[in-house]
Amino acid sequence: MSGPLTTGIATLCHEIVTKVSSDAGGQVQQIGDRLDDPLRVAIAGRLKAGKSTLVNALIGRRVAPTAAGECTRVVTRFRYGPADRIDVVTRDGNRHSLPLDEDGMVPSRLGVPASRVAHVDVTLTSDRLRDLTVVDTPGLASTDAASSGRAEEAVGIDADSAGEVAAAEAVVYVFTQAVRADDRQALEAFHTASARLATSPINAIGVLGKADTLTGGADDPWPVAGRLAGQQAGLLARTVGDVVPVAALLAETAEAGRLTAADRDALARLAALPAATLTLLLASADLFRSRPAPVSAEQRERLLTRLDLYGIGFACAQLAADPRLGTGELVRRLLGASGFPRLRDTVDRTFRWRCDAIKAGWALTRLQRLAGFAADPRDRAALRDALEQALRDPAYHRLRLLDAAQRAATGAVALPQPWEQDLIRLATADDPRVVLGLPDAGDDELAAAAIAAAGRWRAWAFDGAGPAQARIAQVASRGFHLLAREVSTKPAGEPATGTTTGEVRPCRT
Ligand SMILES: Nc1nc2c(ncn2[C@@H]2O[C@H](COP(=O)(O)OP(=O)(O)OP(=O)(O)O)[C@@H](O)[C@H]2O)c(=O)[nH]1
Ligand SMILES: [Mg+2]
Repeated sequence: MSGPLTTGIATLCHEIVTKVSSDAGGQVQQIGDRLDDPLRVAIAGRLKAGKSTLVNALIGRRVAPTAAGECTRVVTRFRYGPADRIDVVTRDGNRHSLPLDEDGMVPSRLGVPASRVAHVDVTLTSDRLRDLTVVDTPGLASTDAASSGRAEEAVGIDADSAGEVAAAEAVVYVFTQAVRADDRQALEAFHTASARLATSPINAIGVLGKADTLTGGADDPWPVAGRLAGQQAGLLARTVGDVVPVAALLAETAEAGRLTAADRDALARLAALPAATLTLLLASADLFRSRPAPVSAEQRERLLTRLDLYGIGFACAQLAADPRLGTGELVRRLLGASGFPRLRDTVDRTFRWRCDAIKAGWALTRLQRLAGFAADPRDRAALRDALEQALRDPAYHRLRLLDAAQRAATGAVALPQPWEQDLIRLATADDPRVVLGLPDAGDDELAAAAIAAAGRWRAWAFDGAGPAQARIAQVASRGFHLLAREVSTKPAGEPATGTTTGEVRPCRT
């Protein structure tokens, strides 16, 4: 089962069902059921950004078609199931089953015109999907945000995908081109789109995709990739929680077990070439295909599609240094060189770790909406009562914080930058030292700083803030008070974390 907040909301749903009509009860039940589902992450980004390749790396299996020519034209949802199965769901609500193709992949021909497909529902027996559902979205060709006037298009999202992204609890945006400081319009368009899609630094991260191709040839791209991603994270701080550089192709090859012992041997033959010969061979894909080398043309093509030039160069360097290196160890090192472990870690920290709060917040918003719009006024009253009662519990203050931070982060209620960042840290960080920006402080100092912060927010709520800002400021002020109480009451020697400020356990451990 999930974490404490989700469990609480699930209990609340059960209680509400007994108090409302069967119509509203059915809807509450649906909300409650969704809490048991794994966290849903949508992968979005422009055409050919490498989204499907990243999806395969995350699943640990090559199932989503990826190719220079082949594009994802429909939304595809990958979730855990007892058997491998593909259902094409058409816009009229019908489902058509298909087998995986002979390579174990979703066939590129679905038997139904793409325009009639609502989405493709793929269940797989992959363990990776037990606690994560991954949604692959089609990318739009680059459009001019200014002339199209639609912000979603500026980030490469079509109408169907927009619905999927909004329905997912978390989003990974894959960028390839550099996000530039002087491109204010593009940054603003992305921020607007992300607000419309209900994504924010709380539930969205960016990936700087195809990081291996940044420097061209086999040169080490990581110094450049790291700096670029850091700059982009700064520029996009209002839109995504972090930007992580990744060479998804290497990650896919490693995670989906696509490198064979024969590939390893071919790489070893290349690694044994004189350094100058190898450097020339790896200077471009054309040279790699055409210059003389002790490896067949077919084998070279295989290596290019699995590793590309940087991956081949990296593997050769490893094999040159240690000619007895086995395939397994080589694959492990390639995975390290893909930057994927950091992405996994970020996904775990940002999404899985927060999924309790993200999912509980999601359910709460849906219940609140139902309390406002249910057909029967008695249902609305019963729902409002139940929600009010639940939210009085201090444990749920975290949800209020998250809701407040989400409003600020999406621009629904604009806060001055420093206040916005203060609030987001309070709502999402698990360590009081991080929340308060005091990495080396002791408990007394932390408590004093939390009380001071509570006072600052309260003072602003009464003098300076607008009405909507003031409501958020009150929530933040109480959050800092609870944080102060928590750091001063915890037994000495325990790590400074707790339920009210952000201790959220992983979803399923
Ligand atoms: N060198 C390199 N190539 C990559 C990487 N990721 C993807 N590619 C290649 O880029 C091409 C497009 O990748 P896809 O994963 O199909 O991209 P996509 O975003 O899903 O494309 P659409 O669905 O058509 O929008 C394929 O040929 C991939 O092999 C990477 O990290 N490095
Ligand atoms: Mg794709």
